Amino acid sequence: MTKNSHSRLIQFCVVSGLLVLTPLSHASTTLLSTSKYLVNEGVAFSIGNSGTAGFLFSWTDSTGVFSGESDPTLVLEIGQTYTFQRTATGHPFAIMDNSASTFIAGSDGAYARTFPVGTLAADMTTAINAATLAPIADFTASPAPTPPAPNTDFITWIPNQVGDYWYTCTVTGHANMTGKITIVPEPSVVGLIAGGVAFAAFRRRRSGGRSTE
Ligand SMILES: [Cu+2]
Repeated sequence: MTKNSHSRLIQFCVVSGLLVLTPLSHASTTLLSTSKYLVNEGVAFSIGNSGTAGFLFSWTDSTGVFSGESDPTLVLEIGQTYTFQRTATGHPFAIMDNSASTFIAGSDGAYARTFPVGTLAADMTTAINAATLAPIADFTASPAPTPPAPNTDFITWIPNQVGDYWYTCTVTGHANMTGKITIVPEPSVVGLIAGGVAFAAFRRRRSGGRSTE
């Protein structure tokens, strides 16, 4: 990253803070494309489900409240602390490395596991477990909602390597409960571009043809 892009980002944040009269926080969610969200600081993802059709993600940050996003593709940043909490028992939620890409196909919001017809359930489980980040217990969330609260079986993940990752329900028959996570450097190139575009647009509106500098 260049010194120039740093100052560009800082300028953008200052402008944003003045516009919305909030603290200068970078914690925000950007919709990059359909079902694809950049979440540029650590948040707590609450994960429900719609039957076996998909996981429903909800989270809150400075951008607002996101509720019931179905199997979103999440773009997350290195070094941030993200937590993943199932909201009910069943549908164990696991995070896998990119070796899972050999048995996943689809597009943002509509990924699914694609084991060949006839693959034994035990073999699917073996493949899912092999791809799950280690230790598996730390990267699987399947709370048993029995008293006393709070339930503590959630995933805390501080990504330390860029690349593609995947989440899935480990129940072998629930192939559609699958989605993608992409880890990017911090601050993300995407964020800098979005910030630069927004800042440039603001400058154009504000200067209105006057020579300001
Ligand atoms: Cu499931």
